Amino acid sequence: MLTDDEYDYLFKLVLIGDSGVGKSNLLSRFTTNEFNLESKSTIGVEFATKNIQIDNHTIKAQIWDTSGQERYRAITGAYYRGAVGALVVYDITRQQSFQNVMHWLKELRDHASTEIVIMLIGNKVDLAETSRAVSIDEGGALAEQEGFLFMETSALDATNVDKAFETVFDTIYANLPKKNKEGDNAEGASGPTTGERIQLRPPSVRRLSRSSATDEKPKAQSGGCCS
Ligand SMILES: Nc1nc2c(ncn2[C@@H]2O[C@H](COP(=O)(O)OP(=O)(O)O)[C@@H](O)[C@H]2O)c(=O)[nH]1
Ligand SMILES: [Mg+2]
Repeated sequence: MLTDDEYDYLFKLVLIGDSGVGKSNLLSRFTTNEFNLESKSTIGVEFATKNIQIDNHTIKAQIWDTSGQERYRAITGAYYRGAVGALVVYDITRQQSFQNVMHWLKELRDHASTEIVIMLIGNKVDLAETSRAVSIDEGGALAEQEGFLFMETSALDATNVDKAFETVFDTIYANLPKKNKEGDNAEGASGPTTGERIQLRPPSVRRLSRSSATDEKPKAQSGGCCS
């Protein structure tokens, strides 16, 4: 048995999208099965983790939430650094949040790895009957055009939430070089031999202050990618 701090792979995933689309609730639904009716845009925990099993490997899913900076369009490059997955979320009842997906995609292109696995999420599908403003076809067409995964979810009634996260993690796992998987080794070929468990410690949970969230210049943080 692996203890809580032992895992074979650490997958960092970032949540992005307009304020109010349900990012924080998707995260809490997935990690602790909780939903909150009030919008908490106060500064909170930087990320939450959940261990998942894929193919007899323990994956530590480390999911980063924006803590409200998205309202100021001031997400730092550090937020994206090292991310292997992204959920780009819009609200199916707010057309503007769908239009703004293009802004968030540009952010990803500017700051994230080109290898990142992206899923487009149309959230609040529980409200589809009464107040849908973006059709499933519009969402699907954009995802297809950009080569993304796509799902409609509800953090409120839990529709597709686990499935969305798991599909992204499965896809990231499937993209790992075969050599890594065989060696049970998160770091690649030079690590322990097969069967030997390695223990990696993630950074402890930190809290963001508003100043530390905004005082970095995104451009300087892009890690040399994508001129
Ligand atoms: N009906 C419905 N409301 C939701 C859903 N997800 C989030 N909300 C509500 O939308 C508001 C914003 O959610 P929040 O998670 O704070 O959005 P964030 O700003 O993107 O993190 C809150 O009032 C939530 O209760 C959903 O799937 N369905
Ligand atoms: Mg939030």
